[in-house]
Amino acid sequence: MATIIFHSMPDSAYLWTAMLVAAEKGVSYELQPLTLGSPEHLKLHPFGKMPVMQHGDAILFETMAIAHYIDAAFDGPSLEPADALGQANMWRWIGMVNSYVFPTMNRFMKERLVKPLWGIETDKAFIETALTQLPLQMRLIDEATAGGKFLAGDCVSIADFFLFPHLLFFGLTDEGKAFLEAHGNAMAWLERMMARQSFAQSPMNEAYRLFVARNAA
Ligand SMILES: N[C@@H](CCC(=O)N[C@@H](CS)C(=O)NCC(=O)O)C(=O)O
Repeated sequence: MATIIFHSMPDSAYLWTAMLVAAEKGVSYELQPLTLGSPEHLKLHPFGKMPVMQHGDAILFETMAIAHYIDAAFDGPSLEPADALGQANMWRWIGMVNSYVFPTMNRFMKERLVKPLWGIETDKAFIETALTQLPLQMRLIDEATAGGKFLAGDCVSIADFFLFPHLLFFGLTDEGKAFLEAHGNAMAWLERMMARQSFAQSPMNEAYRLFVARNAA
């Protein structure tokens, strides 16, 4: 039996962050799919979001709490910097991803890659606004990852696993590709993240390959 249960729909970017963190720590997990907004879901997560983590009697929602719990509760290399400033930078980046990057890059990817698959028109006003916000986000990511660094310093941290799903899928859009080509540090960081074993074994990897194949078709 797996150590941790994640309750979520399978294609949630936040679920993938939690799964990557668990894989980095060597903690086994299984996915129990839920129906969005169902009474069972709302019992686990009063705001009706995903994922929810269950470890024995402990039930947690909010991905930053889940990731921190998994890092602190289990052996394995720490995914949080040891020093106060490094920790602050990790939380700063998690906050930036939650507040600015997720609403922009995740929705951008959906507008460009998912909506067309469903025959739904792309929201051009959103794309226009996003294109005014993305240069700053990409510049900050590029600056933080210069010289082979990770977001919170020399070592990978939970913050990197928050950003990774969003930049990976945004990078499949035409605009995302152009941004990555113009931001070599961010591109190199993405490649470092993709080379990690946690990505190789992640369901996010399968979803990524599917999108790449669809784009090529
Ligand atoms: N603050 C939450 C955000 C989670 C979140 O927005 N998850 C998305 C999936 S990636 C979701 O639940 N979407 C369903 C919805 O908004 O109805 C966290 O950190 O866990």
